[in-house]
Amino acid sequence: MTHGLKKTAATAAWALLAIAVAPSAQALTLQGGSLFATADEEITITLSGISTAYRDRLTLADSDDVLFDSQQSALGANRSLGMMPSGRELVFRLNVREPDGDSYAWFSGPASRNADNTQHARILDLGGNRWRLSWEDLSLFDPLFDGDFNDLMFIVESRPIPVIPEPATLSLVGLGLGATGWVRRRRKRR
Ligand SMILES: [Ca+2]
Repeated sequence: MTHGLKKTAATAAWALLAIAVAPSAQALTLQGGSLFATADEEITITLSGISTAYRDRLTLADSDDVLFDSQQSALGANRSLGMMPSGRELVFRLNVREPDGDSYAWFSGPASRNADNTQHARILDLGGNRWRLSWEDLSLFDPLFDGDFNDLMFIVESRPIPVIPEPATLSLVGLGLGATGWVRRRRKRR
């Protein structure tokens, strides 16, 4: 290997290392009123507003674990949803109980998911991998329906998970670092 070739190998290895440790560029994507993971991401949610007289309890669509409760959670309360795999839609469910005993379950995403064929969660892109979900907790057919979308509000934050270098990449990086050291030693000797 000539001096020049070793230098090239070292540069290539450094470039590989940069690719390996760089976080995935994309975070959640808003598509058709739904949030989708575009890379493996870590999701957290923070309660930012409550303006309902009813008991609203938020869960993920496929879980009964209550994330926020309009009568028990404090503003600023924070929950981690853990890792979300690339391509998955993030769907929330709002369980609403009125004092007269009526209850509803609304889903984020398209209107067709809901019994009143109405969208119940509005999603606003706040920039910097942050979104705000604002909920309307009453049925379109309820005489008190106001459509103000402020009954329960929370912020969704996503953090792309850095790609962990595979052993093959790491050994290439090692080779590159070795070559860099060799070049430095050669230079010192001159
Ligand atoms: Ca309302």
